[in-house]
Amino acid sequence: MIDAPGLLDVSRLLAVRESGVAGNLGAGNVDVGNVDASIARLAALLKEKRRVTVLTGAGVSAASGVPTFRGSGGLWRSFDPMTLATPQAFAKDPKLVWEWYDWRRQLIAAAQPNPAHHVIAEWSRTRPDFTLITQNVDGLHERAGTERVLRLHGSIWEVRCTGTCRSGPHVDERAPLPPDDLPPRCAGCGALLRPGVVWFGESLDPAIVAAASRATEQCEVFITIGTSAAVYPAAGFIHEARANGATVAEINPDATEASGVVDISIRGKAEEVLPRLG
Ligand code: BV8
Repeated sequence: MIDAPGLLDVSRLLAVRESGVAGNLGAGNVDVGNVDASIARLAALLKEKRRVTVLTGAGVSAASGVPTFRGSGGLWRSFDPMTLATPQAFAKDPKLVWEWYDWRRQLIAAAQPNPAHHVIAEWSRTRPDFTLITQNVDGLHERAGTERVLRLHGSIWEVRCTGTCRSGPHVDERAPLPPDDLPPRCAGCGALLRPGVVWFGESLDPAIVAAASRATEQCEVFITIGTSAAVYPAAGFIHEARANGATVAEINPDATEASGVVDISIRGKAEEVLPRLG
């Protein structure tokens, strides 16, 4: 068992994934080709079942013009996001990393929530037992009015002090950042501010991971939307939901690392499929 705060269940999540439990669970998978039947099946389930948990990734914001990580638009100045979203990149060149975040903040500030965000927001307001777990740092779920959002990877609109005063996280919605304050500095101690996001190699907030685990364990329907299911511990919740007996559905125009373990695969775009789920 890895004893690292914020990583409470990773080894168990991995064990679930590796145990092959997932392997032989694809049985309930309806024919991915028949999107209408898959949508009808999930819509019926959502009418019948109370406890629903949704996991979202960058694909949900694609229709709002926000680049995904692995999609073609994800590259910035030919830098792979996976290399820039690390403490090492920030230590080496904080100005470069902040230029990347400033670019993304300007894109997101100009973006609007799309129908996928609005349907999920409606579910959070009207369904008694609904939880949203998101990997997205763009804040579009919140801007659509979604309640009780579990943000696994933080927010691009928050900053934290890296110096002695360790102040923050506090909200900073300046987009663009003024050139004379890039990289931005702490008003308290003058040290560098960093984006309030979780970088690769950094642990997630244990309280948020625990809440996401509870929502995964207790749900009857788990829907993974717009994620390649490649980043952990986020992707582990899909396997954990399946292992806990929930019906797992995936909404994604392409196959993902989780497609083999879901019960219902809907090959479609979130902004087109979600409004049809009633
Ligand atoms: C950690 C914030 C302790 C920053 C992000 C277990 C196994 C293997 C590796 C690991 C493991 N445990 C830990 C690791 C290491 C690592 C990891 O998972 N690496 C991967 C790459 C193998 N995890 C970590 O480092 C995590 N921390 O574990 O700490 C520790 C440390 C070291 C070693 C062990 C333990 C921290 C991970 C969080 C990193 N921060 N974001 C920022 O945003 O700047 S992750 C970031 O990338 C996003 O938040 C998101 O999580 C991920 C991108 O994935 P997606 O959102 O799925 O986006 P992607 O582009 O990949 O896919 C988009 C999908 O949408 C596609 O499938 C596409 O088809 C679809 N799509 C497109 N259009 C649409 C659509 N779908 C629907 N509708 C459409 N219209």
